[in-house]
Amino acid sequence: MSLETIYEGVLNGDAKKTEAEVSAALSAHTPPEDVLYKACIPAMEEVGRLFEAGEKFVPEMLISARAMQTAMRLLRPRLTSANIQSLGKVVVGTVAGDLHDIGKNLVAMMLEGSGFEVVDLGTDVTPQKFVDAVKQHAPQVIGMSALLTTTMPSMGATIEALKEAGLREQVKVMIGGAPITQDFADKIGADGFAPDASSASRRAKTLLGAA
Ligand code: B1M
Repeated sequence: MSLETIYEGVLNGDAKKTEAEVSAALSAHTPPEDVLYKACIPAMEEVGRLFEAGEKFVPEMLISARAMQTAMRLLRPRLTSANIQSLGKVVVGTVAGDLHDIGKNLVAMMLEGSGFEVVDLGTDVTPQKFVDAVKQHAPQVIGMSALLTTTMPSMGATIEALKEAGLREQVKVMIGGAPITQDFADKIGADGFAPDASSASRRAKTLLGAA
């Protein structure tokens, strides 16, 4: 058992090996944050690099994503803790046209781990679905994730839809995802941007004055 073998399990899309290695690592008291940040996430970054270089293709990205999700299922109970007083409610989702959900799921996990109640709308969430969720769940924050440059505009469209529905003032908007920058967040009028999952939970706290 080592972080290296977990890295290889995710990189090669070997869900069985990943599951066994992550279980062994956790039983051996390896910090779950190390499994995530030193093995799983770097492996997904390498998958992206190889895809860009034409050395991996969509089906291989998909099987790596499945292996990563297997790891996340095991890590989730260790990274989230029950019985903490709720800091507030956050509605999260990956924006319309975008099916990437690993980063969004990690953000949801970290938010839960730091005491937020999370309503996860899944992927391909249209501006109207975010608006409906704000009406239904009355969250303090909505968190949008986008991994494709082509789906980033949906974030601005969602903010506009919130304004049109008269809901913009009652909810903070936080955005993130690999192509997202603070500059883009400022441009579309989002309240916050976070580059990764752990800063997302810190950002949500500062947005609510709970840091
Ligand atoms: Co896709 N894909 N993909 N893909 N994919 C990328 C994003 C890409 C960069 C790969 C590449 O070319 N290097 C590229 C996008 C290029 C671009 O737009 N600039 C790309 C492409 C092109 C595509 C398709 C178009 C490919 C095709 O069909 N030809 C297609 C699009 C499908 C669609 O969405 N409509 C596609 C499909 C897929 C799969 C389905 C095969 C699979 C996704 C499976 C799944 O998610 N269930 C997949 C994968 C796995 C990737 C890569 C390899 C890995 C993404 C990932 O999970 N990273 C990715 C390459 C890369 O990102 N380097 C790639 C790990 C994850 C932990 O990081 O999601 O960045 P990330 O999340 C981070 C931060 O960004 C941040 O915190 C997270 C944790 O630290 N964060 C937030 C994320 N959301 C946040 C929200 C916040 C705050 C922080 O606040 C609310």
